[in-house]
Amino acid sequence: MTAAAVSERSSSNQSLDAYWMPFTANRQFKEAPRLLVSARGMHYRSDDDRSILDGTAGLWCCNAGHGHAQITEAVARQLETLDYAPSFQMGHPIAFEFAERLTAVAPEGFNHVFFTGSGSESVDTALKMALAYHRARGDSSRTRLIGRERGYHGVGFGGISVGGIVNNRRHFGALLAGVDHLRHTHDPERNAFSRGQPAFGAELADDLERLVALHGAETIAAVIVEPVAGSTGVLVPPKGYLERLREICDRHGILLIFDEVITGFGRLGTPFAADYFGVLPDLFTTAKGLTNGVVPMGAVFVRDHMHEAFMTAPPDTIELFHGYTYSGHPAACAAGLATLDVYESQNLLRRGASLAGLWEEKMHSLRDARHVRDIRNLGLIAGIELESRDGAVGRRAHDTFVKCFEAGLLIRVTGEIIALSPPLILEEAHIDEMVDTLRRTLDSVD
Ligand code: PXG
Repeated sequence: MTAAAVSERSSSNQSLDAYWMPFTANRQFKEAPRLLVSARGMHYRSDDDRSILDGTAGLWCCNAGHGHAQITEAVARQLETLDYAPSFQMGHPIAFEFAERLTAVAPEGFNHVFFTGSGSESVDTALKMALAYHRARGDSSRTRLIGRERGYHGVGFGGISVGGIVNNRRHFGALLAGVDHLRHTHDPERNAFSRGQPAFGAELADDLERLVALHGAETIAAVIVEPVAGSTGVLVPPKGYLERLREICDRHGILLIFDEVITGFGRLGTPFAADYFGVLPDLFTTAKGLTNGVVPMGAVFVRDHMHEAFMTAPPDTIELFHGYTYSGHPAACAAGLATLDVYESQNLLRRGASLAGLWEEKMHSLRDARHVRDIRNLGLIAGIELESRDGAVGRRAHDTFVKCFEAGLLIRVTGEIIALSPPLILEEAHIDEMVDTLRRTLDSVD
């Protein structure tokens, strides 16, 4: 269907009632909908035929931008050849091929990949692997999972249990037992307007020692953190923090899981955050940029020593009682392989490194814009925190989001924080346009 035809369909008097939209104020949205009908490169097109600059790579996922014929055609070809095949006690070549290709871009020692359908499933998979790993080694008292305040690890029960975003937890009962949380790392008193990693706060990693003292190291299976926390509003780890966390985990035999659903696939100017920080976890989760957001898929990368621990039982043993109908879905694998080709041919897994300085400079030029109380950045991510209106946290950011959309820029807001994470193909002119639109919009918002 052409963009014009799609636009015609969406602007007809179609009822919006049946679709219960995720993480959305449904009634407010349906009063004044914002509809995207097509996309190409750095831009969406709205149903009223306006061009919208994509400041968020969709939802942090379209790292190579939109509408790559190479990816679309690969998916179409795959669907014509093998649309679906089961992955339990069966295989299909493209899943093996994709896993192999992924290990080539992963940090050294991550030679095994488990496919899932999303970031949330990747998180649940990694948590279950961590528990099963200790059990496989006869260390089955290690059942406790540690997350971090303000962490976002998707919306499965595992993910919201280790996650630390209050609204995502409080409506849903008691969650998983045996979970505790590290303190978050946000420290605006000491670190406001940090460029790149904040200088202060490495010692916050010592909070893990507190939990070890409280629970006993021998009860703790794993710690999961986002290397850079995204959804909570862009919290960049203080210098030395992740290194210290790794060191404490090692000292106590605790596994370290990085949730790289956002940071994976070039967002920081390196293939993964583990590369950027030079800190290797034992497992890391991905999704989003894995397939450029074109077909839903997630993957957990497993370090050799972890994988080996599962491979000791007799060969006819199922090593992990876990998997999904769509694990290694052929269409997703085709999208992923073509995405890797695009990343490679355009050097996108490293391109962010050459733009990060410019990005930082231009984002921090908004320091004197109206309502701004903090700006933080790393790689091609930025967070801009606004002052709240009295008694109405989040309203100003929401108004900014709506007005930016009307002005032709897609941003993401969470609480009072604007998050930007553009496709990695962006050029300087796009950054300028984002900054100009933001400055003008902030000026016009109460
Ligand atoms: N882990 C992390 C670190 C994430 O950011 C997930 C897990 C879950 O992935 P799925 O594919 O199950 O959604 C995420 C997802 C936002 C936003 O605007 C972020 C996410 C999803 C939707 C919106 O910050 N991250």
